[in-house]
Amino acid sequence: MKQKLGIILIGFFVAALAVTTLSPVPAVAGPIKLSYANFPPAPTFPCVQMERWKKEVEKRTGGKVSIDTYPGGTLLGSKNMMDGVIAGQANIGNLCMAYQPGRFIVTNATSLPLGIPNARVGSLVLWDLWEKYQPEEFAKVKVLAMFTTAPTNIMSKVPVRTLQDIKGLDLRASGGAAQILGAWGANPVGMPMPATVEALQKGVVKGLYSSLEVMKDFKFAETCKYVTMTDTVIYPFAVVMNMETWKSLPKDVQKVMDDLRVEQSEWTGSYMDNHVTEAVKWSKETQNVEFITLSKKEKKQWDVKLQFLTDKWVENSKAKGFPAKAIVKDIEKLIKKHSK
Ligand code: 3IO
Repeated sequence: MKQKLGIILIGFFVAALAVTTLSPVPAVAGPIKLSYANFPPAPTFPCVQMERWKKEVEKRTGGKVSIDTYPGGTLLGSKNMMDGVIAGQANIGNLCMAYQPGRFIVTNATSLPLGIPNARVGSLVLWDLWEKYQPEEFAKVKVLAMFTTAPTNIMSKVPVRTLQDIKGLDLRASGGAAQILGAWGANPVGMPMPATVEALQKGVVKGLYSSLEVMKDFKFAETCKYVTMTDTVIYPFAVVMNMETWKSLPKDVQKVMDDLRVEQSEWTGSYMDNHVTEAVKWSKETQNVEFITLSKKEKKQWDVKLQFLTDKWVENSKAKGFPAKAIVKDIEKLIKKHSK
């Protein structure tokens, strides 16, 4: 009897040892350590929200979890973020889905010109859309947050006041935003945000199309002295965790992270909206940037050029087997719901 108990105990010890060595999470001593990769520099909004999430998780788990953050592409870059997290090169990663439009068809539908008014609404719309459709490209990860930028505007070295001005102009954008630029007659140049700094400096592009907080956070206001207000589409982002990591976490830690998902998404949207206001003020007051508002008549001509985009997307995505019409309807309904 005693001997049998001993064998069982040894067996248990061996099993526990195996779990400790194989799992990324230590079963005993010390906090659970997790790595969190991000692609742009530390002062930008994806990293600000990362630090906020880290702080909240560490606080709400009572120090049970400790998160090491890696901004600026030091662990994973903008285009290998999803695959890097799936492969376990980082436990957590933040990605911009517009950089892989063909991979994230459902969630990238939020960057059709459907009138998302701000980042807070955009983030809640994106979250709900993801939750409803649960597209299979996320099957291998745990989704921890989804959020969007504020609507996009043109930042450029030369003034853009008319469709004539934008014709053939080299402007940097990605995904849905690049399609918008193309529809207006610009020459969209695709690249992730961090590469844009050098492209602008070297004159490879004459400007960019994104949310306006980058005027301050990337100091684009120093070279782009003109902003044309279009407030058109958003860029969608996701925060994902490696599935093995997720499964290895204690239930109470999982609950903290689950409870934070919508809150973090909305927090990031609100942070973005406030930060855009601040960056616009800063650009006007300290950088002498001219903000161009299109006349009603001009704006109408710009809007007309975008009308075919949603129909074209529906047609293409339907052909690929997506319930494309329903997705567009849902986005429109969700915008109304969250704008109230
Ligand atoms: C973005 C990406 C990284 C850091 C700050 C940012 N603000 C807006 C974006 C959107 C984006 O990814 C892009 O390519 O315009």
